[in-house]
Amino acid sequence: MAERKRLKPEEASFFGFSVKPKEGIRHPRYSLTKEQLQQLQELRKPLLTVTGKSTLTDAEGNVIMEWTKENLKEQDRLKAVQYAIEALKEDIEPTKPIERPKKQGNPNLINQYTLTDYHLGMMAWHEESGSDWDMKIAEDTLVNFFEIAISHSPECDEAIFSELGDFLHWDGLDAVTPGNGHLLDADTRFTKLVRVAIRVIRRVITMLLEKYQKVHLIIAEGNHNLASSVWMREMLSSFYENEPRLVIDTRPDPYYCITFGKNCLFYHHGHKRGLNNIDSVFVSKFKKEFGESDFVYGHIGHLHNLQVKETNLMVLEQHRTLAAKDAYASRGGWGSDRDAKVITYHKDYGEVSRQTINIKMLE
Ligand SMILES: [Mn+2]
Repeated sequence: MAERKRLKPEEASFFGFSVKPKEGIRHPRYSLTKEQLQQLQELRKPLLTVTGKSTLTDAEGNVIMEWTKENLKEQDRLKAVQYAIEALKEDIEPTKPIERPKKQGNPNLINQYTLTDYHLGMMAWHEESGSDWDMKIAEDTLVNFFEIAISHSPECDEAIFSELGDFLHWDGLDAVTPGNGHLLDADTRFTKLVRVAIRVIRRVITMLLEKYQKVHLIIAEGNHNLASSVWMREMLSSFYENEPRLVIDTRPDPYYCITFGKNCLFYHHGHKRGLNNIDSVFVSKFKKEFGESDFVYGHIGHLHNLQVKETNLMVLEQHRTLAAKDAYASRGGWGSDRDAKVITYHKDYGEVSRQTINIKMLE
């Protein structure tokens, strides 16, 4: 049963109504279904949650002043992002499919482009931290990486672009870490960061679709891009809705899995679980995929340095990043080298080769 409600212009456009003019000083009425009424209730809920209270009293205990601290709780923040995404998706017109490459490669191989902690939007200054990094350098470096990596990798039909998290350096209008609010060195404005991120990721997807018959895309959640990884996945899956050769994983749980022949490949940023105990988490979340495979690999990032570990369940690898160090990392004394790898898996034999592309090859 429909009910008529007065809606603010932004609420009307959220439901896809054409915005009516005001009736004097009041907002116009619209007919809403039961479902829309529920959504409206959710929309109008205050997003701020009380997280603390301080009271100043005099010697007799009389209250002189009281402060209430309010904050956006994580689930409220996510809810707000979810609404924004729903609204955004309505306006995205899916792109036309890219022409399938004529050349066929080895159908038994898959190339995994492994990128992590790219920190697009971060600002580093060579005098302070050894190398420069900004939006322009990051965009050019990524395109260069894919040009070289694609041409150096074995010819085959399928590829994985596994972006293991922290693709964006920060996650909203303020350049701070979303978890703890630590101040970050940011190159530019958030809108510009979003634009460059979309532009460069689309360019890379086009390069991969022009080369491979089928492409799998993982945009993992990282601790720097908790919300931005959500909108990137959802936006790209709407945008490439009519592209049957691109498979985008839109799982909200930050553990991902792809199988290929007898290989089971796992991915996670590394912010929730690290090398010590992530293997059992992967297996517990993907029991069937694990059980049906002979070769099992787990890939993580987050700490920017290389570590390989073999457990009873799988081979785990923590990857380096191509990004420069920011002042925080440099001053803290973290000095790992910079590269990214393309790892090739054979359907029946597991990992058979890898290409390492060092930052020096891209400068
Ligand atoms: Mn991280």
